[in-house]
Amino acid sequence: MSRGSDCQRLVKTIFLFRSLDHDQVNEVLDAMFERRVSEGENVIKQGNDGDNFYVIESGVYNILVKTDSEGEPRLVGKYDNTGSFGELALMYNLPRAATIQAVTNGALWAMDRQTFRRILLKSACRKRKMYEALLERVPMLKTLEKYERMNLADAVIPKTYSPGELIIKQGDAADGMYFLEEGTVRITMINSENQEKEISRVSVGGYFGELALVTKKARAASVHSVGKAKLAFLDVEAFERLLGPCMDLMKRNIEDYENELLRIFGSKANISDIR
Ligand code: 1OR
Ligand code: 1OR
Repeated sequence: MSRGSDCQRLVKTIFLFRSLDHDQVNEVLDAMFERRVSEGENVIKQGNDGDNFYVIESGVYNILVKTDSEGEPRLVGKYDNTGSFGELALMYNLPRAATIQAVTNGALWAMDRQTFRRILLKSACRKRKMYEALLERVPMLKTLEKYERMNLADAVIPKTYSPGELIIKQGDAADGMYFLEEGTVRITMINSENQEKEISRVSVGGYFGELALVTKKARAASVHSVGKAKLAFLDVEAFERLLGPCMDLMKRNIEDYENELLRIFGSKANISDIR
């Protein structure tokens, strides 16, 4: 594992680091040190004090959680050669919330508690707190665990739009989806007669831009801000990694689009090929 470029590439994939500026990312890179682990080893033990934060270079790791009422730890998830863990105890001064066990030999990049808190605490905590509150109000995300919503809070990128600004253009390729933090957006669609019609509005707590990510097709409609709009953008990679548990609900909502299309345009002709 060569330092520098490998570590740099990895750091870019860690959602928690998205709130950092360029200098802080360099500080993170300087502070990371290597730790190799063997198959079967517990990298973190639930209940212990937190020492390091870890970024996965390689290896498969089980996430095990034991509750007071259960005798045996329960497997709640896995990391497969990607991701990071161990931030909770360091951010919130709590005992480790889970055991992380290496299923294979592996390599990790570690950062000690003091450095983690010095560089990440303020910006990452603020971002989590701000977006956790927003994401809690999104009905579609109710099925996520609190911890999964925290990861989503790390991953979103804030974007603001002025009144009337184009956010999504019908027919364009899709790069991500949006949650509405402030303001209202207007959704319009061009029908087969080339007429643009307003089909819907989305306000705070709502989302849009998911359809093209689910169908892997071009944008089905255009979206403009009505007044000033503040949005949280989730790129396609984060969408795929983090929103798996909401996929069924999202697909059910997409069926509602089709019924509405029939009502508004009197035909399903132009939405039939968005699925
Ligand atoms: P930590 O410092 O508490 C254990 O040490 C780490 O496991 C924790 O930070 C997280 O980085 C990671 N709940 C709590 N911690 C989790 C979870 C998790 N998954 C990974 N970690 N849940 C899994 C959600 C799919 C919720 C279980 C009820
Ligand atoms: P997208 O990625 O295709 C445009 O980019 C977004 O507009 C789309 O995802 C949805 O999030 C959103 N039909 C299609 N897209 C819609 C609709 C919609 N409403 C919002 N979007 N219909 C409106 C139903 C009230 C049915 C067509 C009339």
